Amino acid sequence: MNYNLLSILRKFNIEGNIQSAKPFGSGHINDSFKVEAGEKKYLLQRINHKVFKDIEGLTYNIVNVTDHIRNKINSFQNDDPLRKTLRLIKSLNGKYFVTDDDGNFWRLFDFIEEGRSYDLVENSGIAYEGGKAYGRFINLLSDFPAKILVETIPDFHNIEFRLNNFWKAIKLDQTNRVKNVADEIKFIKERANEMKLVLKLGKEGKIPLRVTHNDTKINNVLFNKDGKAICVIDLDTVMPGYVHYDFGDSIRTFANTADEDESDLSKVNINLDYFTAFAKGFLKETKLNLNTTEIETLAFSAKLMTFIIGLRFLTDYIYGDKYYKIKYPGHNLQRARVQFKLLESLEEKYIEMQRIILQI
Ligand code: ADP
Ligand code: GN1
Ligand code: MG
Repeated sequence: MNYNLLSILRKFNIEGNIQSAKPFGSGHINDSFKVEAGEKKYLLQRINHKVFKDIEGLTYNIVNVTDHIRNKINSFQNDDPLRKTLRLIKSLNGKYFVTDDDGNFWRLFDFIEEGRSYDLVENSGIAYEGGKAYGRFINLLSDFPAKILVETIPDFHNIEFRLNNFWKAIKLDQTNRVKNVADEIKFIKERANEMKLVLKLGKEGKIPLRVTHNDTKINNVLFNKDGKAICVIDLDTVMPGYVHYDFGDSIRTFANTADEDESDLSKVNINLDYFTAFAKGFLKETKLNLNTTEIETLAFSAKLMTFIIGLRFLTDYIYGDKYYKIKYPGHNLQRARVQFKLLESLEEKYIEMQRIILQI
C-alpha cells in the first residue's frame, strides 16, 4: 500500500524540514516508518484499526500511561535511562493522532535514538536487561488507576475466548485448510484444559489483576549499543491483566533458541540460561510485589502464553491470514508450529524451570 506520508506528516507539529520517511521495524500489526527531519527523528505509525477498533481509547491509554511513567522518572532526578518512555507528538488539531483520506489512523512518536530491537536474544545480558525492563514497567504502573484504562482488545489473553475462536474457525473451515492441521488440533485438544489454570486462579481471587503490557515480546524493548534496555515500546495492549501474561509472553521470545517463524523446527528449544537471566531481571523488579501463588505459577505462564500465541497463529491460518501480516501463504502455520515445538521443549524442562524460579 502506498501512502502519502508527506501530507500525513504535515498534519503534525514537526520540528525541522522533512527529509525522508522509510519503512522500519518488524512488528506484525502496525506499519512503522522512520522519519528524518533535519536534526530530529520520528517514528510514524499507521495504527491497525482492524485490530484496534477504538483508536481514541487506545490513544487515551498511551497518553496516560506514558505521562504516569514520565512523572515518576522526573521525580527521581538521578534515575537511569531504563525508565525512559515513549512520547507521542501532538497533531495540529490538538489530538495525538490524525486520519488520512482513506480512513487510516496515524500517530507520531519521538524516535528513540540508538534504540536497537532484537528478534532473537544474543546473550544472557540481553535477557536479563529485558526482564528488568518489563518487570520495572509493571512496577512503575503498580499505582496507576487500572480502572481508567480502555480494554483495547477485549479478552485479549482470555484462554476460553481464544479456544472458542479456534473451535469456530475449525467448524467454518472457510479456506479449506483444516485438513492440513490434524496434528496441531490434536496437540491443542490434549492441552486445552490445563491452560485454564491462570484464569481459574484469577476467578478465585488468588492472583490480582495488575496493569500489564500484554505484548512483551523481545522486539518491544529497545536496547542501547551496550545492551542496556532503554525503553519498553508498543503500548497498544496495555490493559489490566495478570503478571503471567507479561512473564510468559516474554519467555516465549527471550528464551527461544530460534526465530518465531524458524523453518527448521529442530532448532526451536528453550534456552535455560536465557530463561534464568530473564527471570532474575524480572523478579528483581517485581518479587516484593508478587504473591506466593503468582510466583509458584510463573514458570507455568511460559507454557500458557506459548500455547495461546500458537493457537492464535493457527486460528489466523485457518481463517485465511486476516490478522497477522504474513510473507508467504503458510507463514502463520509455520509460526504456530514453532510455538508448539517450543511448548514441547518447555514441557520437558518444566520441573527445572520451576526450581529456577523458586530459587531466585
Ligand atoms: P507493532 O505493533 O507492529 O509491533 P511497534 O510499536 O512494536 O509496532 O513498532 C514496530 C517497530 O518499530 C519496533 O519493533 C521498533 O523496532 C520500532 N519502533 C517503534 N517505536 C519506536 C520509537 N519510538 N523509536 C524507535 N523505534 C521504534
Ligand atoms: C503481535 O504487534 P506485535 O508484532 O508486537 C500481537 C501479539 C503477538 C505477536 C506475535 C496486538 O505483536 O499479541 O504475541 O504479534 N499483537 C497484537 O509475534 O495482536
Ligand atoms: Mg511490536
